[in-house]
Amino acid sequence: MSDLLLLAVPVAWSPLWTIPIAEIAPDLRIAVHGRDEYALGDVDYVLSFRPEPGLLKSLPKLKFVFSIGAGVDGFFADPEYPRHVPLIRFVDHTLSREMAQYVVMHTLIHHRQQRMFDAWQKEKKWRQTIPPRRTEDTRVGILGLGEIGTLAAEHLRDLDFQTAGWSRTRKTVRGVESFAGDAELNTFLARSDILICLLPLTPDTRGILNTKTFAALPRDAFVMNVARGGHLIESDLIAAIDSGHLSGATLDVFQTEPLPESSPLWAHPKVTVTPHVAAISDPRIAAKQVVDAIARNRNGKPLENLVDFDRGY
Ligand code: NDP
Ligand code: OXD
Repeated sequence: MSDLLLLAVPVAWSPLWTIPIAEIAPDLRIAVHGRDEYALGDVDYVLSFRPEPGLLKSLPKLKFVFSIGAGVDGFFADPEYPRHVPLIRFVDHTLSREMAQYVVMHTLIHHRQQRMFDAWQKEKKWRQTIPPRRTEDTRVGILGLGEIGTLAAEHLRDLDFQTAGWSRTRKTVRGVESFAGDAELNTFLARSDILICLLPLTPDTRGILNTKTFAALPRDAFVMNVARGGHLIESDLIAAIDSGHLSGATLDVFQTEPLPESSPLWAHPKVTVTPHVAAISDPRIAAKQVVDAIARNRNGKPLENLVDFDRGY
């Protein structure tokens, strides 16, 4: 019998994934968790984003697990994740490019004061302001210089922003200053007029966007979180903006998603909210990566984009 891939995603989304996988791998059996009958002992691979805790542990023949997303915190949320089963994350230039586009767009919207002009347009006010601060006088700091952070940094550098990144290990990226490790975090923050979070969510990075971090930023700094809601203490952000220390924020990810109607972030005049859409994994590209990984494994080749369980990303 051919291998069985279990899709553990909301049933309504499942055709997005089953159709392109079936097109390129007609011999692979596919079952959708919550929709199809399948025997636990038959499952060879799982494709998911945030599997139901305990599900993966119940699959005795599981060979490896695919993440639909670049971020894998949804798998670490399962305390029973079977750590002998490799986890492969989604790494794709198209996804990184779209993330970088989002970051550049919202950096420029802030830098060029576009929200102010939007408000004036509503009031039919024609007001020519003095030119904005030049990009070369504006310091952008990116938390996380990985696949996505590095590409975003390169684009911002190319727009002449003074660009720096903070990561666990030192990086060499042309025209981008590298800060590494906890010891250099405060120096990095103190030189960041615009702070952009592109870290994975791990025990070390959870809650990193908090009152202490904001206090280390220059006055009027702007914060963008495109990584995970768990990085940001939302009440600390609102307090730092309302006190006048921060000038505003753009948020794509939230502690609770969908963002509850009761959240003060929705209507805050200095906060831009988008519904976790900075970039969305393309199912056709993901399907190809899944099918390629299965083939590599069958041919005895090493798996790529493996998550390190000790680092948590
Ligand atoms: P990578 O794993 O490629 O990069 C992670 C970066 O974070 C690395 O530079 C790493 O340092 C750094 N890092 C991790 N832990 C620490 C730490 N404790 N201290 C300092 N630096 C640290 O991830 P990606 O760039 O592919 O993705 C980043 C995140 O973006 C994802 O985890 C996901 O949460 C988010 N995302 C959000 C999307 C959205 O639509 N909003 C879409 C896609 C992703 P080092 O290089 O030294 O290891
Ligand atoms: C991801 C995401 O991690 O969509 O890829 O958030």
